[in-house]
Amino acid sequence: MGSLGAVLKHPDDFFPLMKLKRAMKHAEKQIPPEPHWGFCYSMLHKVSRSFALVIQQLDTNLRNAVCIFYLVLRALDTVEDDTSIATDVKVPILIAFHRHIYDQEWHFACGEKDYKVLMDQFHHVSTAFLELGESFQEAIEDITKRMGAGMAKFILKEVETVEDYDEYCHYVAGLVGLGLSKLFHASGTEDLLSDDLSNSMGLFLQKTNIIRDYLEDINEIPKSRMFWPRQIWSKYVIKLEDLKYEENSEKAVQCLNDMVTNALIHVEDCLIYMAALRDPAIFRFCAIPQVMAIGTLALCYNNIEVFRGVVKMRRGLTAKVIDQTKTIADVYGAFFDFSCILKSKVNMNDPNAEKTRSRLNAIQKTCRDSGLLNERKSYVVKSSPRYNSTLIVMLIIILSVIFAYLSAKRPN
Ligand code: IN0
Repeated sequence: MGSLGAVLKHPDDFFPLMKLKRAMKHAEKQIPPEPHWGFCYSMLHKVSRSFALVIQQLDTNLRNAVCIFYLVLRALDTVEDDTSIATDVKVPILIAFHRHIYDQEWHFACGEKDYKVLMDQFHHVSTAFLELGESFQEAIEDITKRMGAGMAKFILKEVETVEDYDEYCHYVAGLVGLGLSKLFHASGTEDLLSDDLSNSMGLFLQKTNIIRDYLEDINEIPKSRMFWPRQIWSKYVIKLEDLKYEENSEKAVQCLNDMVTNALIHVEDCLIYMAALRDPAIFRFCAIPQVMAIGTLALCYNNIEVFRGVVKMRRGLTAKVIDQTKTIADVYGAFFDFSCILKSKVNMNDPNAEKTRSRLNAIQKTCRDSGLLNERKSYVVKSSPRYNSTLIVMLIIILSVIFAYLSAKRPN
């Protein structure tokens, strides 16, 4: 749970945090009894706690397919990320990964901690994969094949231009969007949404991760690959790692703002995609990571801390997003609010100020034109004093009960 200090500073986080904690405990108890499914769901909880919770709410067949899709992609990612594997070993594994998922004998030792366990016991994932419906299997195989080939291409190539950046993000995240759209359609509740819109959903999430993780990635030992495109950062510094040095703070923040402005291009597609979803559980599954992403960008924008340490949304705000993202009106509200926060942080002297502002205006216009903004609870911008007083009253009641209890127990 969030620290006591954080909760006292944001008392309205308290109830969503409690709700989230309870929901997580409940979800963790729902591990299926079959050993292969049990392995897959406990692995899912280990590698992604809050995301596992949202997956849990999907209808059983779709939930199983998404769980396996997620683990297959995590495994592929583990191979891609393991710097100790020689390129000539890694590339063929990535390219053939879509065939390995059919082979219950296949495994390849790599990765660390939970990811090592996932790789060592990959046969559980294969066994579960083989129990999925045929259309689910086909979608997962197709995306794994295209993603593995794309990752292999970028093992041998740097991200130089913005076009490369979009291409790399397409392989590792845009394709996830295409695959999920196919799974949703195969589950019977959704129309097949366009590849372009599905791609944008993934690009927006992945670009946000790449921006947020600058310091973690640049400091990795042994050196990991970087995905900030040279075409953007070379306008500000000579080498990408120069962004982390204090003397380059002004340039670093300008470069960061340029990256955030680039990520904002995808927002309007994402809003169209989400507005087209019909099933409430699928909607929440898609919308929660998107709201978290715009929240993270609002936090990162113009924030030198991205180059100094970890910049993450506080746990309480995450809990609030999970609790309050239920309808498209909630999503328009959240995107509108976070765009307001972003706008308030745009500095006139920033070289991309005009571009940033115009992208934010376009997002806000889409939200306003939906006609749904009035229905929202504006939970982001203003901290509601209602919970403050609720919390104080609750505290008084709890203290009174404790006091009464202790008085009653005291011997006369
Ligand atoms: C995801 C995406 C995801 C969810 C819903 C719809 C999507 C549509 C298109 C593309 C991706 C979509 O969401 C997860 C979210 C996640 O894992 N969050 C982490 C938090 C974090 O900071 O990492 C958590 O622990 O809650 C996501 O980030 N990716 C992902 C992977 C597989 C699947 Cl099936 C869905 C990863 C990525 C690279 C962005 C695609």
